[in-house]
Amino acid sequence: MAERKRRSVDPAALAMIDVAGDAGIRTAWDRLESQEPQCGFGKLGICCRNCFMGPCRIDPFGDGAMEGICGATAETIVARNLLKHVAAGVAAHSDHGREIVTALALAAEGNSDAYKIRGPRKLRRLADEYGIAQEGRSDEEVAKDLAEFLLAEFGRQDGLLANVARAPEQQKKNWTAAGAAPRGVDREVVTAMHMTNIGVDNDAEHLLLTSARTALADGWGGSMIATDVSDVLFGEPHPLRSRMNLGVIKEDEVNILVHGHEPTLSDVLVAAASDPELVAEAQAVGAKGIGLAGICCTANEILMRHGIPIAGNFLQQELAVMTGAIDVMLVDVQCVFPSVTDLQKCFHTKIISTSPKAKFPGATDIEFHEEHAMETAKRIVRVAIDNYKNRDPALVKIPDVQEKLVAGFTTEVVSDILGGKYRPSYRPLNDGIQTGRLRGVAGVVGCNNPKFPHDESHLAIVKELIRNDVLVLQTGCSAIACGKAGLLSPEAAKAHAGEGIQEICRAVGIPPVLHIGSCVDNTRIFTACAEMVAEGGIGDSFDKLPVAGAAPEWVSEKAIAIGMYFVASGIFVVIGQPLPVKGSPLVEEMLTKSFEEHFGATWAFQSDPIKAAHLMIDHIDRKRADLGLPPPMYRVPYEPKTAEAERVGPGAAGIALTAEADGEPVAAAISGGCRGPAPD
Ligand code: SF4
Ligand code: MSK
Repeated sequence: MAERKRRSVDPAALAMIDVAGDAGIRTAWDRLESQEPQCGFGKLGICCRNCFMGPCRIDPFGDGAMEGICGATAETIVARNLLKHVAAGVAAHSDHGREIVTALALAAEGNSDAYKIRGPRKLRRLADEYGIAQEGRSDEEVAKDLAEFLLAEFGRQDGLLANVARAPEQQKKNWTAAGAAPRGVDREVVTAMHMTNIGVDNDAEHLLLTSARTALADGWGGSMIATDVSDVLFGEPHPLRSRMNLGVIKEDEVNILVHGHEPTLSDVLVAAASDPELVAEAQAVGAKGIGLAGICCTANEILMRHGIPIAGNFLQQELAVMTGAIDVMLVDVQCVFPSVTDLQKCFHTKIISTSPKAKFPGATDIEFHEEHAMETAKRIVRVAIDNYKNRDPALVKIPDVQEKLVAGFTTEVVSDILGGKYRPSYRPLNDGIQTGRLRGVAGVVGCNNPKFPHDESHLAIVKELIRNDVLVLQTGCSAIACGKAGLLSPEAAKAHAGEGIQEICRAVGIPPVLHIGSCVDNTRIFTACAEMVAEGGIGDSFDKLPVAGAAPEWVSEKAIAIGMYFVASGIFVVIGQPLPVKGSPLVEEMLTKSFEEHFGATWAFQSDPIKAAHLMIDHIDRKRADLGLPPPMYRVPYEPKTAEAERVGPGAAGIALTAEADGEPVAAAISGGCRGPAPD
């Protein structure tokens, strides 16, 4: 029992872990135990299955084989394996991006009942940027050209990805010098897979620089396109209130849980679940209504655009089904455990798979195609209504745990809120950093991993950062972890943040931790950094900014791609468990040291979240010192290692945040911005 309690720090998850344990249902934590001890060769990255003379493995102690049958060394094998992981992560994100662009093409035809242009401001801004003709043309006509242009980015054969133009000059120079400037998205994935074949590239440094180029094709290509086009198609997010954790599931409603990543179906499901005809059908079977909630990133997508509550993150997918109150769990692609279909033997839940790319034996397959989106969404809602009668009340156990939060911050929203209604701008944010009221900005993102107590590292690292006046931006399951712990509410500033952040949060009514979306929305951090650079005063390239990133409980190959595109773009990244590269000290050294010369940033591996936060703060302080910025304005628990602090007094105050219901927009008092007094 004591061991069970170490599996999570989330009381709702712990309650359901007990339910699972008492019922003898195996979860990811149990399966991890059955896998132990895990394969050391795999952890170190020194096994190779790239051809069938093998598999081969290198002896890490130097007593046995020091090369594969073909002669590949540990360096080659480790670097080649890493490139394969990056390519797989990029492929997943970028294919997601392609699906969204396909839906945009449908919306542009103007006769889809599911897809419309709901973000015309963003559409026009992208058209301006890419030189698409707009005068006298309807949104649909412009969208048609935009979709064609962006689809071509995936298959681009010549030149560089268009979004490379968004990066600062220094980053572009770095990429050119390192041979890491990204070309077409698909081309980079295919080239990476070619290079990792037996007998192709054996040069570890070249393989690592190619990993950077491949990842950049995601960060400035596939994922960035996914984010932009989602805003055009589903609307630009705005701050809104909602709730998180298993307690959002309602016992007296037909419950549908969406899980996976692509908003093309989940967004349409939001409309279908509130269709009066379907609500009446749900009431006719005895339910009060239709409840929709989500898991993982598809949940983040509909949270930030519609305020749909989130039931949990990655490690809660099985636990949610075990509440016994889920009538349908809808899965599409990425991060879905195959084990969820097995739970159908114990609970009435129907698992519905929808993607032609992801079949789940035992699931009900209702294939989703954009052309019939609304029809498919309604059909799925009806399966849930029909299944409601099969619910066994004796098995329903919903932990009464949920937290309020505010989500929906984007690059544009931050500018609108901080700059004020009439003059959107990043100036106040840069001012805050320049004066030391804000020490810096951090992105904390990524998954849950049962090797760490669920959510513990996310919460520890984020709390340590904000109490030291580092503003935190979040995506993915990390954002959900913090939402469940109450850190995404404006009230969290007083309880957890340093004085500088508290002032800013009071002035503009934002939480100290900003939810900026799903995993593909990590690219919003790039566009925000580009705004900070363009605004001036805190560095003219990403590697000079006092910013850092972390993924404390990462799991997915997508997380490796994300970390790699951040590092290659000049942003220092700390991750919890190390990359599988420790079998080659040379490769580890390149990633954690020599990458600085190529990209102005490195990876770091640190499993202790407080030490990881301190690595990030040390980095931020070094960047501040390089820029000649003053030390933090207020006393902070983790003091700068150098420089005497000369602190100045308090600044602006006074906020108004109104809105209580899920999905209701939050009205912040945005007219004054957050300018406080200058330091001297
Ligand atoms: Fe072994 Fe070389 Fe084949 Fe890898 S590529 S399995 S190291 S022979
Ligand atoms: S869902 S990639 S477990 S963050 Fe984007 Fe969560 Fe990681 Fe999947």
